[in-house]
Parts: sequence; structure tokens; C-alpha cells
Amino acid sequence: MARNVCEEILRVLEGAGVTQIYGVTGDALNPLVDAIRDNPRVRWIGVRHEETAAFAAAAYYQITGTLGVCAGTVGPGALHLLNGLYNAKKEGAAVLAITGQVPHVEAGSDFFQEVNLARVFEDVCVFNQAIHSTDQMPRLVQQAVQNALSGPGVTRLELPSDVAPETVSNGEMAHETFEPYSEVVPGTEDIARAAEILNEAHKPTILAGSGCRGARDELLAVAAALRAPIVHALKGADVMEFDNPYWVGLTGLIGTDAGYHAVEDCDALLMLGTDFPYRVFYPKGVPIVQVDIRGANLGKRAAVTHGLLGHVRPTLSALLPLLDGRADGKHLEAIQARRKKWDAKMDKKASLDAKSSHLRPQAVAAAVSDAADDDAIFTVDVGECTVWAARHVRLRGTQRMIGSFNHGSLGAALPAALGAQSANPKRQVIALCGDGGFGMSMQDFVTAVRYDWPINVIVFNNGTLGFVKMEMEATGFAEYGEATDLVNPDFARYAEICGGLGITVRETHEVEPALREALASPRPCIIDAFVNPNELLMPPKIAPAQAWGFSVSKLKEILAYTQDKLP
Ligand SMILES: Cc1ncc(C[n+]2csc(CCOP(=O)(O)OP(=O)(O)O)c2C)c(N)n1
Repeated sequence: MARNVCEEILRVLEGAGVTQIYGVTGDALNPLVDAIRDNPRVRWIGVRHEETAAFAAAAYYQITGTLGVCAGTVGPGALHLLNGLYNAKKEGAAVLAITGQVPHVEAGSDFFQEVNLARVFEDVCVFNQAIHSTDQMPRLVQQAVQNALSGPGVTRLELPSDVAPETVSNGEMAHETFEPYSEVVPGTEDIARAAEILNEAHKPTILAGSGCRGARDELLAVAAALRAPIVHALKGADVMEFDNPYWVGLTGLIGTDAGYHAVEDCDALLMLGTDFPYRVFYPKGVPIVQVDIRGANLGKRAAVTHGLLGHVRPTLSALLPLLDGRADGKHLEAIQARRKKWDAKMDKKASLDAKSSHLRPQAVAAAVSDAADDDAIFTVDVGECTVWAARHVRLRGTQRMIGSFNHGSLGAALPAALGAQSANPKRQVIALCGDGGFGMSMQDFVTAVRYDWPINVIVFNNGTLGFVKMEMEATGFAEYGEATDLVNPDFARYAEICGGLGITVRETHEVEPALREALASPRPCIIDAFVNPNELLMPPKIAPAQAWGFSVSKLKEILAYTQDKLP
């Protein structure tokens, strides 16, 4: 049966398990959506901004492991994809972007909407090709898929409007796409050297990243053998249940006291599947063993003593029988004691009956955590809301938490919620957003209404770009409301106008009933939570430069709060 170029694209994508394409159509993409109209397996998800499409496609991959696909038409439509695609690249998601292009007859003439997309997308893509002839079909599509999955990374196929509807003659040459996966185990000598270093340590600590996904049991076995606390990066937060005694918290600026000290006080560090970027939070002068499947990550952030190329799970299985460490458990106990104190402090901050005239964002985050399903998916925006999520959402090991954790883009949480919910219509999806972040993607709340996806959006409404305000204050800039204050619409009314459920929360006692109503509702929902804008973020370690930036009164506030935590 003769197919056109777009039908051939769909045939290859179906073979890779793709079930939906997120995008905004127009011009060169019209033949593609026309082909999808008649396709029973692939669905077109019409969004209201192409950036949403790219964020959603990345989340779809992160949750399902299946290629995410997004589409934007000629020129501006394609350009709108870019930030979301960078997010995919930096979060390690396999995403294919299909973009339009002007017809060949106009190429190079500065035609209406013409943009040199090959050049624009060069940096973000691992594969970036245009379909110039039907003779390239379907091999070019197959390569775009194969390259995306192999990275994982971002690829782009450009579809000029004259080529898109043409009939393909050699479609029978189509071949499968393969999901390349093999478990890589470092060589025995490498493993033995790693064991030797770790066995010497009295106070070893493990730093775990998202590369530990699927290696929970092995991670625990090695932690137990070494008597080592496990600190995690934000991207690895959902690998293990929060209350596991070895799982002591996050390090970094938004980390915890126990997480910070576990790394700072150790005499050997075992880094597992993490590219945690903040060099100042790595220990100095102690041996570091690093395991990563990306060889380029070895030694990238810290002075690594021994780097092993491998997947975390089989590497730990091979390492375990060689471990007979010297640690007597005192380091682990000391960190566990710190963690207990920290958790108690956090519990107090997040208590729903906290005696505060303001609604505390911590209390909102903790209440969301308590109310969530065991297999809930949290999507997290960037800003102070990231901190509330990191510290007060106590993941159970069966839940997922995704966000723009490496790219750090505002506005990612709502689109990621759409991508996650579209992949799992029955799983509870909760987006935790700042009012600034939500404002950047709120036009696509109506997409959840349209497709009957019961996403739950919690807006931590503090009327300001809180994190930046804090950042400016911490670095000694004068407050400048013009830049950081926000004038917001009524988000709950906005939800209703879109056809969703909207609830406003101003008082602590309103939080639980609001969550009950939202999570039980089959409609997408926005909880507009008016939280205290003056809640203090407390880094576990306050660098002197930051401390000097604070006014004396702020410094006192922090000191009162952190007590013995200053270096
Ligand atoms: C697209 C984008 N623009 C700007 C920034 C810089 N930035 C980081 S956090 C932040 C403020 C976030 O404010 P809000 O969403 O209200 O959350 P809050 O910090 O108040 O919880 C900004 C502007 C960014 N990370 N991404």
C-alpha cells in the first residue's frame, strides 16, 4: 500500500511504541495531523504552546521509557519548542521533535516564516536532519528514533511542506527501531580497586543520583555493608522511600543538615549515577569512587580517585561480595541523629496546626505529601516551591518526582503533569508550582480539561518571584519589587473558567479539605494557596559570601533558625 511521507513517519513511530504526539499544527504539519486522524494507534494532543509540547514529551519519556514526540510548525512554531527541548536534553529524555519548513522552491529566499532551523537546533539535537526526498523514507525517521533512544537525547526531523504529502515508493525497506539496552559492568580489576578504597574508610558516604533508579536493593545492601549513609541528589529523590534509615537526605543549597554533613564529614565518597553539579558541596581531600554509565561524567565535578564505567545495579552487585569495610557505624549513627533532629524541625515547620498567622508553604507541601497516592507522580517547578517539594514531600519509593532539575526552567511543572497524566490517565498527578512558574504555562491548563486529565495543580502563591527575591537579598542587592513582585489573576476562578475545579486556600485549616476535594475530583484542579511570602529558606551551609549579603536582622533570623549549622 502506497503511503505518504507522514504516514511513513507514523509507521516507524508506532513501531517504537509511540502513542501520542504533542504539538500545535499549521502549514507543513497539516498532512501529519491528517495522517494521525486516520491512525488508530497514534493520537494527536493539541496543546496551546509548543513549549508545553516539548516539556510534555520529555515527561512522557521519563515516566514510560517510551520515546516522547512533539511537533511545531514552520519558523515560530518550531522555535517555541526550543526551551522544552533543552529541558529534555538536560534531563536525559529521549524526545523527537518534528518541525515544519517552507517548501523547497522558497528555501533560502527569506520566505514568510523561514528560519534556518538546522542551525538553530544544532546545539540541542544529537540528530538534526531534513527530509528532502521521499527516497530518504523511512530510513531517516528510523535514524531519528534510534538516535533519540540511544542517547537518550533530542532529535529533530524537518518536514518541508512540499515533501510532507508526497507518496513514498520504497516503504518496504522500513526496519524496526531498537531500544538499545545492555547492562554494563566494570572490569573485575576496577571493581577490586573500588572495594579496596572503600574498605579503607571509617566514615564512608554514598551520594546517589537518578542513575540508581532500579537499584534500590543493591544500594541498600552496599550501604549496609559499608555502614554508609546515602545522600541523594534531587533527581534521585524518588529512588528510595523517605523513611529508610540509610536514606538521610539531600545535599546542596536546598539540602538538609544530615545530607550536608554526611558528605562534608566523610572520609570516602561513593558517587553512584549522579552528576550533582555543585562543586562546593563535594568533600575535599578524601578518596572518591564514582560509578556512571556516561564515561564523560567521571571526574567532571570532583577530584575522583577511581572512576568506573558501568550501570549502578550490576556494579553494586559485583562490588558487594568484596566489601569488608572498617567502618564501625559511628558515622552513620551521627548522621542519623542529625537527620532525626532535622526531620523534627521540618515537621514543626510543616505542622498544619502551626501557630502562624500565615499559611506556611511547608505545611501545604507536607499536606500534599500525606494526601497523595502511593504511586502518585509529582511534577515540580523551579523556585522556592522546589525547596518545599524537596524537603516536605516524603516520597515512598513507589512514587515519582520529575522536574526541570538540571535545566532549571520555570513553567515546566504543568506541561510535565500533562505528559505524565497522558501516559497514565489513572495515576494521580500533582504539579507543585510557584505563581511565577505557573504563570508561564497556565494557558495549557485548558488542555487538561479538554482531554479529561484530572491533574492537580498546587500554586504556592506568594505574590512574588520568591527564589529570585531571596537570591537578590542573599547577594546584597537592594529589594526591587518592580522586578520580583507579581500581579496575579485569581487562579481558582481561572480554573473554573477553563472548566476545571478551582479552590482558594488562605488559612491552614483549609488545606486538608481542599486537598481531599481536589484529589477526589475527576476534573483537573487548581488549588491557589496563598502562602507566606516571608518564609525563610535555609541552606544547610551558608557560604560566607551569602551570609554577608544578608542584612543583620536577616542573619539573626537565620542564626536563630539554623543554630549550630553555620560553618
Ligand atoms: C524560564 C526561566 N526564567 C527565569 C528563571 C529564573 N528564576 C529562577 S527561580 C525564579 C522565581 C520563581 O518564582 P515563582 O514561580 O513565583 O516561585 P517561588 O520561588 O516564589 O516559589 C526565577 C524567575 C528561570 N529559572 N527560568
